[in-house]
Amino acid sequence: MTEPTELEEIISGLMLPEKIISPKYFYDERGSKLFERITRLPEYYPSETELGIMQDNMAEIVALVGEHASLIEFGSGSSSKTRMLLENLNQLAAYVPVDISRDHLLESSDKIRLEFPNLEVLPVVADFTKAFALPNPSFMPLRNTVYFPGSTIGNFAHAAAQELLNVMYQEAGENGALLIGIDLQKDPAVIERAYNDSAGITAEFNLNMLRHLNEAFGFDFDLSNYSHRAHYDEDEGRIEMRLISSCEQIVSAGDAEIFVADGEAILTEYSHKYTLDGFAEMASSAGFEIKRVWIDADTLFSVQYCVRS
Ligand code: SAH
Ligand code: AVI
Repeated sequence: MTEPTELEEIISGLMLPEKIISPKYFYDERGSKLFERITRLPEYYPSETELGIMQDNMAEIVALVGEHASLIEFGSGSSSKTRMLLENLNQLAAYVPVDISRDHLLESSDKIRLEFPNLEVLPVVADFTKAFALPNPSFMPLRNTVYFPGSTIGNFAHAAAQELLNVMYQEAGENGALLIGIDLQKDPAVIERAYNDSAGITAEFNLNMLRHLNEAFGFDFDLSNYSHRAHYDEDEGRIEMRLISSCEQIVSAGDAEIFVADGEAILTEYSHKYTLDGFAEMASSAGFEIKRVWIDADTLFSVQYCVRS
């Protein structure tokens, strides 16, 4: 049997009792730039907090990663947090940024090459939820360190997040390590504010997914018929982001026609927030031993260093 095409997968998601589109479709060139703007919003605490944790603990991080490692970043985006690591790590063998947003990845990699002319930068355009081949650096690394900042793992449901940790375990290889950013459970009001910013950039980011599907797959979503909603479900420990239709409408792509009711939602993203124990359990099931956990003074976010046990 042949694998379904991306378009078939998207249409199947829109035919479910609760319509759903994978969050990977946020990230065309415009979506990647909108995400970058989100990271600078005053309400969006994760980025600044994670950077602060990295800055405060850089000496220890550098010692743990060691010399001649290769850094493999899953979902590298603009590589903005990575710059701090690249400036500090000793004699890195290579930097391998992996991302689905092709143009943005290649543009960001060119910028990194200019800033770090002695570093081998080997970008990989891939969907990291599926198997992909790692490039061979010119210098054999002593170990692979998988870097997964931003709490992007939170965008996966638990089973998929567990599977992703398994993939990272494989990609890290023998002797390998994982440096990962994990957002923590906290006052729901703080979390909801981060996904309902006053400048409306998160709303634009959410709606941009429909524009992306129109351009890349020939859908005819009318963006003016949808609005952004983000709600924190305390029982599930996650933000749920949706697009809500303001009228009854038919959306089509090629021959496919999808009926949408007035007020009906499309689920576009989960963003899970973890407890330390919750993440430790998942990491351990994937075969990782957590060596070090760094947390900010307000216990908003954590950065964790794990090795293959
Ligand atoms: N690491 C950066 C960017 C996080 S945004 C930071 O912490 O700021 C999430 C990134 O993951 C985006 O750049 C997006 O394009 C990428 N991404 C999301 N799903 C992906 C997938 N399935 N495969 C590869 N990249 C993906
Ligand atoms: C990439 N990811 C970790 C972000 C998050 O917070 O879940 C994406 C995002 N969605 C809305 N704002 C930011």
